Amino acid sequence: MNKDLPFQNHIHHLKSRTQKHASYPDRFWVPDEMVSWDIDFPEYRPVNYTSPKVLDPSTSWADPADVAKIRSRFSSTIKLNASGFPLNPIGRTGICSRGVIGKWGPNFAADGLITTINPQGKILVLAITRSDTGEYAIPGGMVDPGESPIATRNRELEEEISLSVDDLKNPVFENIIYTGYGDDPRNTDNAWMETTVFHSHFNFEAASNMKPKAGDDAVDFSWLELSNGNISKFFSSHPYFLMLALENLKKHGIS
Ligand code: RP5
Repeated sequence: MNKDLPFQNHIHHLKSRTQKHASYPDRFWVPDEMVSWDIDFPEYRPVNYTSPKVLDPSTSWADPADVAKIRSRFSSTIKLNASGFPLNPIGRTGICSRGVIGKWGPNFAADGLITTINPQGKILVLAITRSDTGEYAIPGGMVDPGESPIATRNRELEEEISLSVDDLKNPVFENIIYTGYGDDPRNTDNAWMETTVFHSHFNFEAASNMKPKAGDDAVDFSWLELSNGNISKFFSSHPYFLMLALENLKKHGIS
C-alpha cells in the first residue's frame, strides 16, 4: 500500500461508516477514534440489519443465517467475536449482521480498470454509473464459486459494459494493482468486500474500437478524464484504485 496517495478510505473505512445506502437503516455513529475493535466502546449498539432477500432460503448466493454452518471457511487471520461472528478487519461500521451482503466475512469481487490516453494527451478511464448509488464505478462484480478473479473480471466487463474477450486482447500492459479490503457502503461489522483490481491500458485506437454498452447493474458508461474532481466521485475504494492506476502508468513510462 502506498501511504502517500490520497483517497485511502479503506484505512478508516469512512464510506462503510457514513455513506447512507438506500436500503439500509441509519448506522450507529462510530467516530474515527472508535473504529478499532481494540478500543473499548461500551456504548456501541450496532443496528442489526440483514435484507430479507439475503435471508430468503432460495437466494443461492447467500450463506445460511447460522454462521456456525460456514465458520470453517474462515482463514485463521479473521477475528471472531465472543459469539463466533467474523469481525470486519478495519473495525466498527455501526451495522451488524450482513445488510445486503450475502456471505459472512469477506465477500470477494474483481474489478476491471481500463485506461487509455486520447490524442489530446488526457488519461481516460472506462467508467460505469451504478444503478444502486448513482456513482461512477470501475466495472466489476462478485466472484462466483470456483471462478478465478480474472474470469470474474472478464464476465463482469461483458455483463456490465458489453466488452468481449477479443476487446481485451493486446493491452499495452495489464497487471493486478490491488487486492484487499474495499470501503464499500454495504459493509457491516460481520460482512465486507475484498477485491482484486486488474489495470489494463490500451492505445487509443484499440480503446476506440471497443463498443461499450451499459447493461446489468450499470445504467450508463463513459470514458472519463482522470482528474481529481472526477476521481473523488467514484464508488467505494475506487478513487484509491484510480490513484494506483496513475502510479502504474508512470511505472510503465506512460503519462
Ligand atoms: C465493490 O463492489 C467492488 O470493488 C466491486 O466493484 C463491486 C462489486 O459489487 P457489485 O457491483 O456486484 O454490486 O466493493
